[in-house]
Formats: sequence, C-alpha cells, structure tokens
Amino acid sequence: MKLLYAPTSAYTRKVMVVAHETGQVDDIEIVFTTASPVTPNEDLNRANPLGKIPALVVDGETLFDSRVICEFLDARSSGVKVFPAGGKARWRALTQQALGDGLIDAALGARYEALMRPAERQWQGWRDAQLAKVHRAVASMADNVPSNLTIGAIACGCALGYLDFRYPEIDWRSPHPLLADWFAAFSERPSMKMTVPMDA
Ligand SMILES: N[C@@H](CCC(=O)N[C@@H](CS)C(=O)NCC(=O)O)C(=O)O
Repeated sequence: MKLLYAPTSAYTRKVMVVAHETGQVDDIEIVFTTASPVTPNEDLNRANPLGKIPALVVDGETLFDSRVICEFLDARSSGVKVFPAGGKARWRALTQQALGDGLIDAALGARYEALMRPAERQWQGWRDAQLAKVHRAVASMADNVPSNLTIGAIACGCALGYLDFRYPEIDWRSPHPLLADWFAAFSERPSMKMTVPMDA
C-alpha cells in the first residue's frame, strides 16, 4: 500500500497513528507528496481528484479521505481495533473523530487564509470565525475527554497536536487542565511519538 503523505498534515498523522496502533505500519510505503489548494500537483490530482492528502493506493484503487483510510485499516486489522463495532460507543467515537477533524479543518482554513491569499483579499472576520470554531471544539473535547483508544481519541490527539504545531500562541491548556493532562499522557504513546508533525 502506498500512502500519499506529508509530515505536516494532521489528517495524515491520524492515518499513521491508526497504522501504528493496529500494527500495519510496515505494510505502508510512504510517498512524500505536496498538497496545496492553489498549486496543483498533477500526480496527486490523478490519485485523488480533490487534490488532497492523505490518499492510500491499494490493489490498484485509491482510497481517500483520512476517515475512509482509517476505517479501511481498522477493517484490515486482525488485532487491535480503534472503531468500536456498534452501539453508543461507535457513534460517540465517530462524532469525536468529526470534532477532531473539524478542528483541523478550521485551523487549516484560517492558516490558508493568512498564508495563501494575497494580503488585500484577506478577510480577518472569516479567519476569526474559523478560530472561534477551534476554541469551541477544544472546549467540547474538554467536556468529554476521551477515555479509550478509539478513532475519536486519535483524531482529538492529532488535532491538539496540530494546534501546538501551527498555533503555539494559542494557550488551550490553561482553561482546560484535564484535557491537557489527557493529551500529555496520550502523546506518550509510541504511535504519537513517532508521528509528531514537522516541516519537511
Ligand atoms: N477531509 C480530508 C481533508 C484533507 C486535507 O484537507 N488535507 C490537506 C493537507 S493537511 C490538503 O491536502 N490540502 C490541499 C487542498 O486543500 O487542496 C481528510 O480527512 O483527509
């Protein structure tokens, strides 16, 4: 399997954490890939018409996005599972995943606005609204701190890691000490340590 990958991407990190946790990381060949909303990468566009990473090429097909890839890896795993099979636990984990991914969506959107738009076309109100989503998402994570190793916990961990990586000026820990403690412990997992985001 080939994973179109970037070490800066929190969605890609989520996939890699699942691969580590389910013991499949050695089955994945990493293909370093650049993705940008304004600079087309034709190789990536051929694999994923949306031009986004992560994308997983497997058996001649390409799977995207990160949620599909994570669920594929979970289904393929004969050992650890991170998607609860059913009931409330499943819906809670999927919603937590949506919360983590949504935090990343908003944080990335605000970053694209600041970095990619020409200065005269930037809209501070839109950026502020994205960052308000980030703060509400963190508060919601703090109200329901993850307890088990599920796709929800992994998504929340990757989202908070992305905040630390790209928005070190946001002090989300002071108002949410229990979430901060959870993240500190979760970050000690080998899967998290081996996937810390970095600029290429
Ligand atoms: N919902 C997608 C989001 C993927 C995504 O936005 N990836 C970013 C990199 S972190 C990207 O490829 N951006 C390029 C673009 O927006 O065109 C997922 O979960 O995989």
